[in-house]
Amino acid sequence: SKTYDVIVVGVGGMGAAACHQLARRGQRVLGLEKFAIGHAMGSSHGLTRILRLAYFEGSAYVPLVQRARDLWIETGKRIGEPLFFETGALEIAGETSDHIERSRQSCLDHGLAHTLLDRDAVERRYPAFRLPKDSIALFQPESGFVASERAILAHVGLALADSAEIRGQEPLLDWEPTAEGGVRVRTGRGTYEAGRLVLSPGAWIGKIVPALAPVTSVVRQSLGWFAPLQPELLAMDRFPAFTLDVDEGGFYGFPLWGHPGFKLGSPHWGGDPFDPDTPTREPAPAHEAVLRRCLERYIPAAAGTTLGLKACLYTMTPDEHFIIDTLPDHPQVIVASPCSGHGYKFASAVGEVLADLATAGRSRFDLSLFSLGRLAERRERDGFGN
Ligand code: PYC
Repeated sequence: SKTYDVIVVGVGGMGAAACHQLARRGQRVLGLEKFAIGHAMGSSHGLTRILRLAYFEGSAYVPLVQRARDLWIETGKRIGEPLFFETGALEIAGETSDHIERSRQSCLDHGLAHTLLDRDAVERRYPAFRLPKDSIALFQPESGFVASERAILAHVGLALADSAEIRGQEPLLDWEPTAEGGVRVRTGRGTYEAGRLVLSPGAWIGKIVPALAPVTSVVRQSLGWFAPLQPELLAMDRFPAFTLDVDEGGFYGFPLWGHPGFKLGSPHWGGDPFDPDTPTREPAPAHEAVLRRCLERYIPAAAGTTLGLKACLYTMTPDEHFIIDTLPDHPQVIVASPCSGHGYKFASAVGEVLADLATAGRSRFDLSLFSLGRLAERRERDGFGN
């Protein structure tokens, strides 16, 4: 069998970034991907992902997302094509929701520029919106979106240029620890050994590490592209990336970029349980109507014909924080997934964290929020997933 310093299983958003960061450090890297590099079976396809610096999920995320933003910009410069677009991000919610207050607090904690807007101010600034009466919003100007599909290909290209071996269409069969403290990985095409194993398989984590199946669940969400009725109101230079929490659910969207259609993401709450081994990715039939109703009510400038729908998988933990940790019984195995539907924006920085963990055994970021231990404690306390 061939030997490497690090094997990365799952070359999606996080795995591709890890391959790049490891190869850049001169590590002998093997990246194994079940499908084609840049596939649409997981959680990173559909052209774009929001990058919000204001983080209602917890102030502790802010340093990591700031680092991610820097890396997206740096990598974009290296490849001569931007990967991050600073359109600003607008978070819209009802005035009784505490999301905005929590995001504002994260801005205050980290000295981030931000503006609070009432409904009239949002509609004046962005005439594409027609918001419910009680809406308020927080605008963060240094936020925007990442070209997620391009970024995976860019990271893989850079990793290859730095002599990483990347193998697509090569699903993992199994892995085991070796007596020397490393790992042995088996696929249909070969057996490989390495000192460290990074598992970044997204929705497949519960299948690859069965101990994580009870604390993770996979749901299907939808992405839709709609013909813009007033494209001038939705252009990059006058419309932001946004999240919109309304009675119908939590939606998100983008200015026009990379596709003639206006992209709107489906209810960020809920989603239907989904087995990632299902061979196709048909969008949930009910989601089109939900997306359309959202556009008709709140963004009529974008409520034209449906141009396309895609399914996208979220892999959830019970507290919706990520998992980035080593396995308790196998410290040579690092797990980076799942991301509970809000992880892609961090991928560039998570790649760096994974490379730090694999090469130095530690990261300069506080990863306690992402520990496996906190899930074990919660499970003991609440019996989640039993
Ligand atoms: O992180 O803002 C976000 C987001 C919206 C939808 C999925 N993730």
